[in-house]
Amino acid sequence: MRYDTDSTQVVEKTLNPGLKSRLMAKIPVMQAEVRDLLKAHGDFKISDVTLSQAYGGMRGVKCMVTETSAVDPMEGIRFRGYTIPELREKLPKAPGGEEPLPEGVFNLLLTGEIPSAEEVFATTLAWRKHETLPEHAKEALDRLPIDAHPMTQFSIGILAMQYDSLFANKYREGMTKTEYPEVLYDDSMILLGRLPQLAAYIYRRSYHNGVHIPPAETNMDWGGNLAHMMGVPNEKFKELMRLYLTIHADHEGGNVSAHTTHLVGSALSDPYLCLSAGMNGLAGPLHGLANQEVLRWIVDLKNRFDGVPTRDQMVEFIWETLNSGQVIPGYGHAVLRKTDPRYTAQREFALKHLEDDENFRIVHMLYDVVPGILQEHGKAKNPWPNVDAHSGCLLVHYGVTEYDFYTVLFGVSRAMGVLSSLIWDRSLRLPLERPKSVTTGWVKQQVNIKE
Ligand code: CMX
Repeated sequence: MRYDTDSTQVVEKTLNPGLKSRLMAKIPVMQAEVRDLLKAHGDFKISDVTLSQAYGGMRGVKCMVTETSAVDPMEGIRFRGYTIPELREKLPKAPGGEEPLPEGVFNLLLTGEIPSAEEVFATTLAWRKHETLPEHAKEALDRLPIDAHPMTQFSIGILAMQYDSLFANKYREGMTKTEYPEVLYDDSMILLGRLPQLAAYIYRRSYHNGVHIPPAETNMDWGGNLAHMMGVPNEKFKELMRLYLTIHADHEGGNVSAHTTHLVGSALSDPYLCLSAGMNGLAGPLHGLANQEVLRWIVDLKNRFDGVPTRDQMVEFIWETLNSGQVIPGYGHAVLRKTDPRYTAQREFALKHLEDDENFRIVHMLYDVVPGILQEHGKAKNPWPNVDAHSGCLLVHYGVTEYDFYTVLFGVSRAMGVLSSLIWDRSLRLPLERPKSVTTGWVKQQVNIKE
């Protein structure tokens, strides 16, 4: 169905109005805080930009605001101040489960508060209510070659659903700025509700002859239902999906997927346009696609040595990769300077549930070998593993061997973070983003003048 503006009020009632009102209550408070801060300290400097930074991917330049999470180079991610171990302990779980429900992290990212089990369940119900993919989105996907990359399908699927954007419709009708947060919330909730079905549709279309599995008839949670629709009903896989979708949700604002979503949103593009753009960034091999690259590289490693390699064979293979000018996927990070806590969380899951797994053994051996080699190689500032080094071996263990699909799962999760931030961007009235670029000629002139 198309959500036109006439049906908005009816639709709103199904979009977890409790969460919406908790969010709406926070917005004026935060607006006032930022207004006062800018009034009192608007000229306070938080960054000086060097030429190396301008040419070097803006590393470390503090020039944007993101409320939902922050990354410390040594400690890793905190979601609204909470570490991953804290989230695993504090967020509500599925009945009988041990891992946090991603619906909980979404509540937290939006409001800054750890939700109750009831609040999390209300989000599950809202998302499940809106999970059905529009027919035209399925048709758009079905016109693509069967072997179109799953991330291309994911991005196109999201764009196809833009037809339904409440924000785009209401903007055309002349809504005021004060209405933006509410309408963005509604759009984001509907979009998030649909993502598991979109991901599962792509998975089943690409790898299971287009035999689709209807969503669970029960009120199964978002992650559990994704596992079900992918055709992996294993209870432990459902737990893995809950953990996976929780830990990949957000990584502050400067990473490519978050920054892209934020930038595109600053032009008042609706959430569908923004998320699709962000997902195109996630699909790059230096960002989210690294999870597929890790598994591809491990498969190559095993093929080369006919199974689990010895330590010496592994060392040889790593050097070959480096000497041919390629990166070791899953290692290094633009901000982190220690093992990624998202890696550690997945390792803990593996230790609990798949100790004898061959690929886990390889991932573990790599952890032992790669950092020393990267240090000897002398280029990477961070020789430690990131989130993508571990996820593939867990997915393969449960039968999801089609590694080109892995980044889609990352994308379903990342949508929660970037859409929460998008809502806050407009709530804080962040304007069109338009940094100043300069030419090398201008730079040379400035340097000459100074010297
Ligand atoms: N293997 C080999 N070389 C590496 C490396 C790795 N894993 N990580 C960094 N380097 C190299 C860089 O390519 C760069 O080389 P050049 O000077 O020749 O250009 C040099 O070391 C310095 O890079 P850096 O400052 O340490 O890292 P960046 O901030 O430029 O890049 C990242 C960060 C993640 C792109 C990089 O570490 C990398 O390519 N890693 C492998 C891909 C990967 O796992 N990406 C996923 C990141 C997490 C995510 O977003 O999902």
